[in-house]
Amino acid sequence: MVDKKSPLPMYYQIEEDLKQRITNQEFKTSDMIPSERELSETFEVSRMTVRQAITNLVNEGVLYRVKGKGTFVAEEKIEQPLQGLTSFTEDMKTRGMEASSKLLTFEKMSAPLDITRKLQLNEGAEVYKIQRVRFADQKPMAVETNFLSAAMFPELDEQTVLGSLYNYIEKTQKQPIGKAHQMIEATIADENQAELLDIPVDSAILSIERHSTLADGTPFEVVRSSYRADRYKFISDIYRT
Ligand code: 16G
Repeated sequence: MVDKKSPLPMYYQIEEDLKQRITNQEFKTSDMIPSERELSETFEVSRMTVRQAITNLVNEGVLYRVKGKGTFVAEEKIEQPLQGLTSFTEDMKTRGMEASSKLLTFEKMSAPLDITRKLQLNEGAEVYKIQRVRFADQKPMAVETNFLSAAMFPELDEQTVLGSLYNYIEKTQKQPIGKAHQMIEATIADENQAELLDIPVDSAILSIERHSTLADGTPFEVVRSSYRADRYKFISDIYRT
């Protein structure tokens, strides 16, 4: 419930109330929540205030709207730990989900300048550019563009990258992966990303760039990933030293 005397804004209190009811399973995934009119009567506030609360929860990925139908409870976001260098296929397996990919691009090209530098290649060296949409249980989660040194993996083919790249590198090529440096930033979906990820244009995206090296220190990939922010949250434990 809401407290009209509280210094907290009404829309915020409504957001917290609805979130609590979702946590308590009063509203479950895919359930339709009461209409704006009903909520404004229950909370004794204007419909504008209710709309503000709902819009915030939609933007947060807690609820989603279906035109002409109503507002529904979204699936809980996937929690992706930031410790551990894992592959998309492994991440999905851990959750009991099935990973699959749609291959958009597989080409050998001379490395763009920034990639040459990041992969410590000689100027003019070739790389594979691999673009994949990554699915969890047939639902699009991320779009990924990998740049891999072509000289390191001369036999890489389209069939292989439809499966797990890390599995190929470690199991088939017997090259243990060592570590990665990763950067995460907030962006919004352009038209192309929105279509591939099946989300509205301008939706929030978590953009990640990963630079990975083999156990012997050789850089082998630069990857740019765009994860759906309505489906993903990144979590980490931090320690006070
Ligand atoms: C993850 C990695 C990506 C890696 C891919 C390999 C992030 C942000 N990115 O998506 O860098 O290339 O896994 O996945 O986690 P695969 O072995 O399933 O092909």
